[in-house]
Amino acid sequence: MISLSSVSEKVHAGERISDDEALFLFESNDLLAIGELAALANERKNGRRVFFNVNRHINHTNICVNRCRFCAFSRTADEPGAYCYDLDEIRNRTLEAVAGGATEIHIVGGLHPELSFEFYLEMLRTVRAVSQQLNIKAFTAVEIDYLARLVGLSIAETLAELKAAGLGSLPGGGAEILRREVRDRLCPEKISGERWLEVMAQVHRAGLKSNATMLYGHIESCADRVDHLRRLRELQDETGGFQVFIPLAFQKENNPLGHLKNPASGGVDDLKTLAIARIYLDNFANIKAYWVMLGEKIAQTALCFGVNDLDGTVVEEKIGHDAGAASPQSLSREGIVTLIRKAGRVPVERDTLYNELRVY
Ligand code: V47
Ligand code: SF4
Repeated sequence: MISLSSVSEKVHAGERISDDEALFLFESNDLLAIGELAALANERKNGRRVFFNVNRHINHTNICVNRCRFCAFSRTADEPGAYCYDLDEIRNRTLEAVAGGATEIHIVGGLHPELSFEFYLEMLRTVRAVSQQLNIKAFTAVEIDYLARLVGLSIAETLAELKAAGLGSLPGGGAEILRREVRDRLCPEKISGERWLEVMAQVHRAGLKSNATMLYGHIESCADRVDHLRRLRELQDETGGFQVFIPLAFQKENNPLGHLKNPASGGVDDLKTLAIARIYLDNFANIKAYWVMLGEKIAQTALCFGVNDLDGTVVEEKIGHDAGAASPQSLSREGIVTLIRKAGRVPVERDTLYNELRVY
């Protein structure tokens, strides 16, 4: 019989919890008990240190062949608001980022029907030409699959070309909810959950690190979340290539799924999801609270619920904000340091690969 005390015994003993135990936690309302276990699991790995990085997002285009039902960002080329940056716009944003002390450029965008593979290589080379030091964290597994089909190469060959042009690591987007029944309703045109995992496995085999996400708080059940976490934990056991898990809180404006938003989600669900991820994903070193979707207050509070990473300065973000995210576009380095300090933690600036750059 599963109970909070039986799960607690396992966590105290450093043992892995089962899927049924994770489901039990999702169905429990004892947020503080779950948070305490997550804080213990986190403190064992990371002490009181909390990572952040100085980065800049570039969403190079919102023109996309897909219409994921949760997405408020995607446009067709002739729709109002459609855009696609040219290489000068990419260069100028990168120059600004370097001037602001960024160590990472995060590039993701829509699946544009007309851009060539060469454009993507040029985009990477353009960033690389501005700075050899920047880590270019770019393209979700969904974009990698799209580019491979566009250019007619295998995933391994596509990754090799992108790497040669400057790709340094991959973000974790496009995972959404991996289970087929939910994914078919969320994003029927997108690659399957199985394919997302397969591309990530190849990314890791190519020697690149990646992140992993889960879009939650829409039509999925607690069992769907546990299924998602299980698949990530299994792949991580195999490859060890995931650096961090990032739950993405669904934003409900300007997208067809918004009216279905589960009324039970909110701050408690955000904190519980982060805490359970910390407890269940025992083979992930880092759990990130992405302040863009959570807001600064919940992201900061999450530092007491098993989280050890606050993402970065971001500077310009469109995907969450098009869907109604109420957070600012950017946080300053000092702003993030203050959030972490006021939670009684030690701010540590990191690079994309989680190397420590400076302790504040
Ligand atoms: O895959 C789209 C999500 C993702 C909505 O790896 C939405 O460090 C909430 O993956 N509400 C892209 N989320 C963003 C992403 C990301 C962000 C920050 C850091 C990292 C990292 C990765 O945004 C998409 C999708 O899951 N998304 N629409 C929405 N309405
Ligand atoms: Fe396109 Fe990505 Fe939006 Fe889906 S989530 S419609 S793939 S931009």
